[in-house]
Amino acid sequence: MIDEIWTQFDDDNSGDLDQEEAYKFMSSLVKNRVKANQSLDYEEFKKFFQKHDADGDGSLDRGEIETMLLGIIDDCEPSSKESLK
Ligand SMILES: [Ca+2]
Repeated sequence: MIDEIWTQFDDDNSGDLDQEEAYKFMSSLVKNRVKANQSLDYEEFKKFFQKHDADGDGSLDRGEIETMLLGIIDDCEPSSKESLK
């Protein structure tokens, strides 16, 4: 699953998601979940991004994305945690 995220969203193949890439990724997550044409609020996204940018370098690397996804899954559906591995 993590590999798919990278294939799909790491536009410049840098190995991490910068803010723009992470925003696209998060927007698609929100769309899938809400199943509406609701877009992700950019201010909300920025707070979220900063929270998960653990080393503060302005982009989310693989470990940071994994931690973020595990947090989301914990909130929503603990049983699907296995599917990440
Ligand atoms: Ca980072």
